[in-house]
Amino acid sequence: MAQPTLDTPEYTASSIQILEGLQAVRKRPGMYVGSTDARGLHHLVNEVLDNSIDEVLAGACTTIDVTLQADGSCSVRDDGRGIPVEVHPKYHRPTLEIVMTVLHAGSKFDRRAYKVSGGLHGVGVHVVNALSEWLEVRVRRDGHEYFQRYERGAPVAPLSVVGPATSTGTETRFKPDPTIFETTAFDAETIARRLKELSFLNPGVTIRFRSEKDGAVSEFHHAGGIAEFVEDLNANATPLFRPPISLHAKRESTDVEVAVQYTDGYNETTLAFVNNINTVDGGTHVVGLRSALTRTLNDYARQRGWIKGEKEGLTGEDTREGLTCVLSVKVLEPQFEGQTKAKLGNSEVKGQVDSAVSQKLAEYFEEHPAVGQALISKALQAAQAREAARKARELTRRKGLLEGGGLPGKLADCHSRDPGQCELFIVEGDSAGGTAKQGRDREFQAILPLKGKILNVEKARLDKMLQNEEIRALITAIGTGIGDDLDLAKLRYHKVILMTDADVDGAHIRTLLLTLFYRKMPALIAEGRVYIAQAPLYRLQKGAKMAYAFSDEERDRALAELGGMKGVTIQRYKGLGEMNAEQLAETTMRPGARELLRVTVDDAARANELFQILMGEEVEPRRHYIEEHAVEVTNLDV
Ligand code: 0RA
Repeated sequence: MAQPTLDTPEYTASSIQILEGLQAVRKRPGMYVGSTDARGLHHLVNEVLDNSIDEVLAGACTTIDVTLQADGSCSVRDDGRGIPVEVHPKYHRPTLEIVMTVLHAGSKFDRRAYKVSGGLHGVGVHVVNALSEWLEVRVRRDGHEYFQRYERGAPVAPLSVVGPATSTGTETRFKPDPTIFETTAFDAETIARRLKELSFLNPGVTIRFRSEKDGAVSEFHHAGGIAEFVEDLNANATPLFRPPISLHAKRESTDVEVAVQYTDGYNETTLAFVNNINTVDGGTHVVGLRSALTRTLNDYARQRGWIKGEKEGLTGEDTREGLTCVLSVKVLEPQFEGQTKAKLGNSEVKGQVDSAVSQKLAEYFEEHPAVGQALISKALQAAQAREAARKARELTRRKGLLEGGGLPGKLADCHSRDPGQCELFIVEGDSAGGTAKQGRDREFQAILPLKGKILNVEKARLDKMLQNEEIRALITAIGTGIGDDLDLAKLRYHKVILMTDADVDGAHIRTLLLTLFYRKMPALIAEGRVYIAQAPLYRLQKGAKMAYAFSDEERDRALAELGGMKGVTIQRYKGLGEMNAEQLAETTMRPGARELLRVTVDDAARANELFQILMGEEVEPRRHYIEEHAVEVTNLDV
């Protein structure tokens, strides 16, 4: 073909328009990438990546290379068709430049069959460009390699041909703007997790990941797709059957894919994706899936006479005990809802997923009766346990233990009855509990000391859990109830703060408590109500000068500030109990002076893995994990 016109004739009205557009993005970055913290930063990578994945979906790309460069930039290179470079009819500039400065999803050049816009994804790579100190793009197409560089979104020179090309593809390299983002340091683990996820969701692609900082390389390719994803999620659990059930069907324009496996455990892990986007808050597709599972299992069990009568039957919760599931749907015009746009709203999708899964699952059971029977037997056991738990609950309720009037005896409650003001400190042991009681502000701070280690709920069902006195005290104090009965409106404290010792036992107790919250009261974590108190490790004193240190690094810094070791007394706190009440209050408990870590779960797959490994039956992976991640385990922040 003829050499494309690379001079850019009309840097007039339209270029002013473009600059105004980029300026709008820089002025309100949060509107486009959600936030300017680490999450917003990684959103840039996802945005660029999504464009390459679109080429995969179009069947035009097989390999993607992602590199964290030594200069702090990130590059994404694909072997797709390359972004078109010919002069754009409306803007009279190369389309590439327009894609990098103006265009976004919904435009004529949007190749997407299934849109990702409507949520935070699909805002367009011009947003990445606008929020980058610089961005360089190379396109191989029509036998040429094209190059253009931009700074803060604006091209510094016209698009140019820099050499010949024998292949096609696009490489985008960008350095996030430090005047926009609070942090510009990419986290290799966060990126690697998304790449792995994408390689399961798009089984045709190979994604290579390299970090120039430490030379680490990895490659993700999973021909088995979401069934392999489920196997991976269950790597540290004991599945009831192999391979996972794998279903695929289409209803109207909606494409439904599900992989299902059950383990001998009691928890549910369902990861749901819409057009490759992780819908962590669920939505209509998940509702449809659950409805299909409950109905299909009940129908199957009734047909075989394993369930009789109308009153008997499996509840949704019964059919999800031990379930590990990945749901991936493709929806033409998805509507993403909620604060983080991570919930699917399209009402028609519920019925589509329900219908597709019901039909395919029933067919699967016809062909695999042994699996069908195993699942029913598992769900029936769950139903029995549910009934036993109900009886246990009724018994304790009658005893007044689970009612507001019957708060646990060891709870030192606060005076305020306004949950928005109130805080509950869950403290390890009676001795630390005593210190915390003296150090608290009794107006709004309540203390609940726990004796030793609470029951590991990763290995126990509801009925057994409720027999455990420590857990009952905890549930009663918090007020919401648990499982499907959880009612956030009854939450008695808007801050639930775990305050454990900074040693191995403390870390274990904290993990046990986090397991309980994550598995049985996930809404509490989702609402950001669970916190971890940060207690100091050292107290340094030199004459009248005194400092606390929360890590070894801080201790060394404080030592330097105090002028070295000479004359400095260093006290190392092995437990909270070694502090007096005033010390505990001024370092760990008092608002304004303390620092609390809010517990968040960004990544359900990772949290599930962590809890399976740390709390599950299998000893070997736990030992391995603790050896590999000793530091993270003591600072668990899931
Ligand atoms: C618009 C149209 C076509 C491809 C692309 C954009 C494209 C964009 C990106 C972004 C990263 N990698 C990409 N690869 C391709 C289709 C062009 C054609 O029909 O040849």
